[in-house]
Amino acid sequence: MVRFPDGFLWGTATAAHQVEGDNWNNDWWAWEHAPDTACVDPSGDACDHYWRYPQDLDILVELGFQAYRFSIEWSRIEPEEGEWSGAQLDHYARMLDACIERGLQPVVTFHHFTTPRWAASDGGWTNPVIAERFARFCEHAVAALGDRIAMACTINEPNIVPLMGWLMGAFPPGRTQDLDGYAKATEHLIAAHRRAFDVLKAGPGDFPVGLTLSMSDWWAEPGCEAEMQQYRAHHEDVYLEACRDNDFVGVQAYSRTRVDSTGVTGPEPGVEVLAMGYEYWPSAAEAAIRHAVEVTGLPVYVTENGIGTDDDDQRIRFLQESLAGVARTIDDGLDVRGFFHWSLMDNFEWAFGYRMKFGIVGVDQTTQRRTIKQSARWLSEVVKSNMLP
Ligand code: GCO
Repeated sequence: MVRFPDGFLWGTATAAHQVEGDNWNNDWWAWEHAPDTACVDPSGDACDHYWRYPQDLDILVELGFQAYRFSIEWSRIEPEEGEWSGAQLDHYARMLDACIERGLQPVVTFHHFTTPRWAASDGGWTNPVIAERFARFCEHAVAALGDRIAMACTINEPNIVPLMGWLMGAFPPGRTQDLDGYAKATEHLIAAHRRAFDVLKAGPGDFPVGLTLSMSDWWAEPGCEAEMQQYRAHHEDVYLEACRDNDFVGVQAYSRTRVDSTGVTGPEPGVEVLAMGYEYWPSAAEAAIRHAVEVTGLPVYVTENGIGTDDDDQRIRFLQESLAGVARTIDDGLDVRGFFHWSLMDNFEWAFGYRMKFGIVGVDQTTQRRTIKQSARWLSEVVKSNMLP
């Protein structure tokens, strides 16, 4: 048995656009309906979590979790530039109160991939004005909600937004190989994070602030160590270095990235490949934690980790191995303070739509009925005992 430290924070994570439903005023809803979209499904009603969150939070309590990470939707709170919705701020205040009433620490993400249509319409993240636009949104949101927040994540995976939006074409604005756009978006996302950090620390409430970063277990084929480190520096270190004065780093690693003489290469022959297209690699979280601490020296929360699979037994096996890796980092003295499973429930997996199942709770997209999976029962035992079998 492996025991986690007293006070280790166990939670699950979601994101507004992936679970709320009817989230139409942002660049993702528009992208889902664009003629050249990469999306296999529109998000539609998602999990109707905008209305059903009380019942979903009750499930978290039943399973013994102590925290819930979710995002607030910029396009609901500021539907047009300079227009602020008190009703939407009240909605999220009720969500936060519902967490607190249930003994769940609310961990709020202020940007999780979606950007209001009006802010995406004139260059979006390639327009330098967006950093101040985002900071102003954070200022309004924290003024209304700050007293209720336990932890804040400024921007979710800022490194994925430029990669998928300007190089790979899978996220809005759907551009491919736009290196100039990629560089500008990267610069402005880092600027936005730094402005948001200052704004959130200055606002009401007293809570740790950081960003959540998409990371990997990076492997160099023989003789390719320098290339690997260069790729990792572009994809991770440039963000980690911008976070050194933050309160924590949110580490989110799902698989391995291999680099050979041709650059970033595909899965290794003989290693299982998941429906997401990447290797089954449960030691990713451990490797990413070690790198995040190496670069920043900051406390770490695993703010996302999980597996997209229809095989719930495989999910349990993955979590057993992944959590064993997290425990090894703690045994080595690294300051790892919590683990948030991605995700609470099966939800809208961006361009993959509803095909990928990351939840420990199933959702029937027609009836919205929730089904607690065996993996939820297994993880609940870990959470309640704070031990890994
Ligand atoms: C991400 C996002 C989540 C994903 C999850 C599974 O990391 O891409 O934070 O929205 O759904 O990672 O891919």
